[in-house]
Amino acid sequence: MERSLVLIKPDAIQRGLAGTIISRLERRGLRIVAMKMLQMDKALAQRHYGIHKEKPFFNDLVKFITSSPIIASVFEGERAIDIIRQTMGATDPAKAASGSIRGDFGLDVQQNLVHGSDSAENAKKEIELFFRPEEILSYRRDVDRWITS
Ligand code: IDP
Ligand code: MG
Repeated sequence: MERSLVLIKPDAIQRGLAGTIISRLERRGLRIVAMKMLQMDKALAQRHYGIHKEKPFFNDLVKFITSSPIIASVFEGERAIDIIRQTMGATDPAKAASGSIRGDFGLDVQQNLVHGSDSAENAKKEIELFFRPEEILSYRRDVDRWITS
């Protein structure tokens, strides 16, 4: 089982696409194990996107991601990280496959609707930035229920 941090970005919330994005991930068989709505502050945004701090788009990206509320979530499933990246589509919506979230609904390389962790190592770090351990549930297949971990 893998877990991935999924952020439904400000543009998706503003456009009323949160439900669509959640639904597409659920329909792949991934399970929600944590979810909250919040507005990221600058410090959290700079940590979450720390890997991009030297990029020319970094300051704009921080401004965008902190501009209005997001939904932060953790999805769980077998190979969840790759499956979510595929369901999201390429970073630039112009290059994203149609049928993917960005390919179907995106237009702008910055305002591209959704974030998903790109590796198990980054997923762990990113999840810890947004959730305390007790906020994350686990899906127990044997009893077909979500439980607190
Ligand atoms: P990813 O979200 O597909 O993993 P990254 O390369 O990690 O893409 O970039 C993080 C975020 O930074 C992107 O989702 C997008 O919002 C923004 N971004 C990436 N490249 C550009 C760019 O060239 N111009 C403006 N914003 C960008
Ligand atoms: Mg990335």
